[in-house]
Amino acid sequence: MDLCEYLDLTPEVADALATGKPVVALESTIISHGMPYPENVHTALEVERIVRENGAVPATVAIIGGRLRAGLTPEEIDYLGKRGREVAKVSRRDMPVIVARGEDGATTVAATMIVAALAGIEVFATGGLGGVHRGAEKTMDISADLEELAATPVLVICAGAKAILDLGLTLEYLETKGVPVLGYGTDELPAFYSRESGFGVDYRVDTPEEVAAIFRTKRQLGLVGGMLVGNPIPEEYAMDKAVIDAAIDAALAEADAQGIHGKDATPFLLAKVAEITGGDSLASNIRLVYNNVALGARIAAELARL
Ligand code: PSU
Ligand code: MN
Repeated sequence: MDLCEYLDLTPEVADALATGKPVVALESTIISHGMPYPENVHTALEVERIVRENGAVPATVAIIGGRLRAGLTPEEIDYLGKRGREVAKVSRRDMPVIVARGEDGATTVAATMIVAALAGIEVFATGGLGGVHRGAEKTMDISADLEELAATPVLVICAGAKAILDLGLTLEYLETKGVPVLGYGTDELPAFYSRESGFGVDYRVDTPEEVAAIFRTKRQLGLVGGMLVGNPIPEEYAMDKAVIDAAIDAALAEADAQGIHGKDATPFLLAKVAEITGGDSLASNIRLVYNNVALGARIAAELARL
């Protein structure tokens, strides 16, 4: 394998890839910037266990000491979780700086996709995707995650996107960029904490086999870019829509008042929403991630069979 000279795989991930075993990439911005310590570390370790339980090898992605990494030790996960926001949040544009300086980085969806593709990992499961922010017609705040989905051949499983984003515009953007958006067992883009958003997706799928077949076909057709699967939060963990909408509105107002923007916007809004809802939104967030990584492992297992 001709791997990027900046990339290190753990022996387990390298062996799985070499022998065609299913592998699921996992991101680290969710650990350092998306959840508080110690829940972040506990969740990241549990996520790896769930991936294994569902028949795949987990590859948590980060930058450690300037090295791109696919697969981390539990000690490294603990380190990223403990340092939290002191670790740089790394999207595509940040990667060369952090690598050249030999620093640590927590990878976003975009950066995790890049590392996964370099390693030869096709499936990546996480919580929420970045997208077109509300008010983007003025701020132009559109996550690099969307461009990455247009360019990089990785299948991303998420619980949709939080309403801190403009979900309608996010779907329009993905359509323009030619990114297939599939609803897993649903006709709607899930809204992260709740199962429905009111925004339809074009294609509903109901089995991991269907998802794997569509992704394999996309690649065989030579169509560049990735694909998005929206997997709704399990009913029993979903939040009341009025409660979460009110929290999001309050968080957006606070961000506006404090002049928060750019790469700080998403972590700020996530933390505010969690604060306003007490532990409730965090508990939901953790459960939907577990649900997504289990599905990711099953899709990876199907892809490995094709
Ligand atoms: N949405 C969530 N949880 C997250 C993120 C988004 O519900 O943790 C993180 C992901 O790492 C995503 C990033 O890739 O935020 C998007 O940041 P930005 O909007 O700055 O591109
Ligand atoms: Mn942004």
